[in-house]
Amino acid sequence: MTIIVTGGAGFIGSNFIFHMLKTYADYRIICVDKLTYAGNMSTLAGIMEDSRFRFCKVDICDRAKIYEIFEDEHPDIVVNFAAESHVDRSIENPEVFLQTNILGTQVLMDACRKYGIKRYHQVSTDEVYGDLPLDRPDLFFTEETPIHTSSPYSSSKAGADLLVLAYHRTFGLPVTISRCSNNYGPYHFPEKLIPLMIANALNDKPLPVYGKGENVRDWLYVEDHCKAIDLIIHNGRVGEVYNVGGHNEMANIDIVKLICKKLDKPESLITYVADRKGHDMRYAIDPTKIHTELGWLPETKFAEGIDKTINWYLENRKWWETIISGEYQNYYEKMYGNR
Ligand code: NAD
Ligand code: TDX
Repeated sequence: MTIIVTGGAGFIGSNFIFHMLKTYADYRIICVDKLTYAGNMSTLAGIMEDSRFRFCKVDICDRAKIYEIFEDEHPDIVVNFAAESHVDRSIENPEVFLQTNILGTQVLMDACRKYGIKRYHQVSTDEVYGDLPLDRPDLFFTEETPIHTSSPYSSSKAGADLLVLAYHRTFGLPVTISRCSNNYGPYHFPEKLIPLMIANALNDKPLPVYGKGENVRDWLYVEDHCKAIDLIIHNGRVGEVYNVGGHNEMANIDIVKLICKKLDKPESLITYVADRKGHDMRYAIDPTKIHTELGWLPETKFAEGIDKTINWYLENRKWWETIISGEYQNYYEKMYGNR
């Protein structure tokens, strides 16, 4: 089996590659990644010499280069993680989100049509469903929940999802889609809530909580997401959407306080800053479909996952310190300087 994994130098894609190489001794993995600010070769350093692995520095929007890779490799499966993934950046500059997330998806699916494929899998997000109110804890996103997006990021992901389903219906492309809740774990880029708070706390810097910190996210350890995708690409039904989430809802402020406690840092570091524009209140996934059809259940409890994550950031300081010492400084100043 040969699998093209796009966006494999990023957070979830790299974890997925590690999971697949560990689980399937005879699979070949081709990572296609443009290496934007979010892609990191040091993440993949440990597998670069593995004969089952090939890295291609290619933009998924580059049709000629993508077709070349398909001609060389004859992939059986494509798993598309490549995306602009940060909501705050999409509010500053939506264009690249539409380019990569929608047009890049189209190029990959055109290649799948041209060269033939057993499965095209689109890694999507719970954000395509919009948000839920805080005072209705009985409500959850199912696969039937209407698409109702809030940010340029989630709109671009929803646009891609619709295109994927259209390629299935119109051209018969064998597609699946997973819509997962917030991931956390190793190699998470420190612009996102959990790694940003860990890095800032370790550096005794302010911890910028948007609004009142009441917004709720449904956190899933990254390895559980990777296992869900593994199940879907092998056993999922073509043309179907699968929600992935572990019923682990937490308010942002509680996560930040927990990180302070674990790192033995004072809560006085917490600084309430201006809210995100259009900020979604609550995400919560109903994972019944993937559980009943494919037997998936999250294996890592949050208490265990957050300890593993914090330990990883403590043991891999060089990985994130290199990131935050570079271009990230300008990003941080722009996003948080006058907030
Ligand atoms: P990330 O930002 O950490 O990584 C994205 C990767 O894609 C990077 O390596 C980047 O270099 C690459 N990339 C970006 N544009 C590209 C292009 N044009 N061509 C080729 N490569 C390109 O993102 P992540 O958090 O790992 O998310 C991966 C996928 O999972 C995304 O599609 C995202 O929408 C989805 N998702 C993320 C979460 C989450 O909590 N992080 C939850 C649900 C779904
Ligand atoms: O500095 C911060 N302060 C803060 O209060 C940051 C970076 C975030 N937040 C809040 C905003 C959100 O309510 O924390 C929450 C989580 O924020 P992010 O880590 O930016 O994640 P989110 O916006 O929920 O989106 C994530 O989950 C769904 C991923 O980035 C997406 O790619 C995925 O689709």
